[in-house]
Amino acid sequence: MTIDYSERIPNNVNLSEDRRLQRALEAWQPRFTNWWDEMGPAGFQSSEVYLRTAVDVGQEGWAHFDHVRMPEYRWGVFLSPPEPDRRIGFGDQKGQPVWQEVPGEFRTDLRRLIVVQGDTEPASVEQQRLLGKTAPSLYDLRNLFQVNVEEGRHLWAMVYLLHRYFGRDGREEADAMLERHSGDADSPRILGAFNEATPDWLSFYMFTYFTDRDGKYQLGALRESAFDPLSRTCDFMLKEEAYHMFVGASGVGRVAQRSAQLMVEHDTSDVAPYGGINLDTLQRYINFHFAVSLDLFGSERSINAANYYAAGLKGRFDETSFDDDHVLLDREAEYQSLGSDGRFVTERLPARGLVNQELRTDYVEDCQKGVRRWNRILNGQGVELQFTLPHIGFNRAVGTYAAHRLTPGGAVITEADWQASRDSWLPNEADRAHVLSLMGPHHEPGLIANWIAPPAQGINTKPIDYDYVRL
Ligand code: BYC
Ligand code: FE
Ligand code: FE
Repeated sequence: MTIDYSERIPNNVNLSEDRRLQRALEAWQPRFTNWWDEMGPAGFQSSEVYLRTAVDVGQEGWAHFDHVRMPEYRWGVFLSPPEPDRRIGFGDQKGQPVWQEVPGEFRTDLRRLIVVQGDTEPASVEQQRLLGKTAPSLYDLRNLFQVNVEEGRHLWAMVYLLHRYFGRDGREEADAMLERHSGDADSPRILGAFNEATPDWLSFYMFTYFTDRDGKYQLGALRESAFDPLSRTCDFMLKEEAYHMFVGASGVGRVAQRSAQLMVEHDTSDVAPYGGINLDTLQRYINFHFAVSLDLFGSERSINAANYYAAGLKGRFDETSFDDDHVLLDREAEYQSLGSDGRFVTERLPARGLVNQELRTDYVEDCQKGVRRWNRILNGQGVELQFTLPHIGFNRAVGTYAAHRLTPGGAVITEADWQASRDSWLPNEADRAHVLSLMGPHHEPGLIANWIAPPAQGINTKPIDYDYVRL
């Protein structure tokens, strides 16, 4: 399963044996490079960055570190090794062999899932495009670029599937991935969160904590797919995803730590005058990014999701861990909705229609872990305040709560009350202005911004003040 680096497109899918496919991907490659130049990280393209590059899919192989210029990063196509005699794990065809080709009847749905997944990857790179200029340290700058090149590789992963399995319309979809752009009024990215701005580093850490974590859950659900190439692709992507979430979890943790230090040092809850970020500002950023990421799970009750589950296209996260028949045909699950009268209603409904809700519930539990860790950091510094996740109905644009206004505590309120309190719940103009005012370049080894604590350790046993990026 080693990857052939002598090829233009490193891969472990025997690309050289499929000339047609190889030519198609080689034709797409310069379009990707153009997109990277125009929409990827602004500046730094000739800097040498201490990056991890996948050189194999095995335990050790994807942890190869070296200084490389980003345009020379080897974006490749890597799938996890096939599992012998793998069987479909859920849905109507549970127990039958998995598919190596796309069944005609599921072609449209599978293409759509792959396109939606693929669209998010370059979107995030576009969102983070300007952050390099204001990195809080070279360590953080390197992490930003590591995340960016890997999201680029995730796009390659989906484009490979489109080219290899979906013929002409797959190639058209692959081109369209580079034509939609985050926040573009005429041609936006497909999902809401990927059209939001990531204007500062606090937003970046929140995004990699909350939004990359949606990636973890969606990829986990797609890893269960009966379409084996998709399953194997997602399995390998998930390995890289873990690091993106680490960047977010540790990033927010370091900001919280610095804020708490300043609070204790100056005996005040207002650390803004000392160049820190107040805890209530951090809470508002949490509220915003959590809510916008919850929207990425679609409606709690979804016919799309039921169909995907029945067909074996998209399962639940870690399907085998569920103690049921994995068919869910005559099962019910609890569904909580918010009626037009503003009252919560709990019903029992067919379980297949509620798999989005199930996935989202698992995601929320996972999010909670990081919040607990951040709170331990605060407490460790002697600060009693606690961060919390807002109610799942707070500030939602998709699903049963979208038609209502809820407080972070989960109370249904009027539009007028919402407008009156909005600025105490979501990042307000003053928060954004203050956070932006703290952003500035820290582009020398060992230099670190005042609003964030240094990392606990460096990358790959290198010291914290290593020259992670050579400008
Ligand atoms: N924004 O039945 P519904 C990642 C649409 S993140 C806009 O409620 P469904 C990453 C929906 O398309 C992981 N539109 O939901 C992270 C549908 O449209 P149609 C990304 C939305 O289909 C960080 C209609 O509303 N991967 O990898 O069950 C950095 C009704 O849909 C939204 C995936 O999402 C929204 N938020 O579920 C880099 C996996 N939500 O059919 C990368 C693939 C819903 O009426 N995608 N709609 O035209 C899916 O599995 C599903 O499409 C969704 C939606 C979970 C997104
Ligand atoms: Fe990704
Ligand atoms: Fe990611």
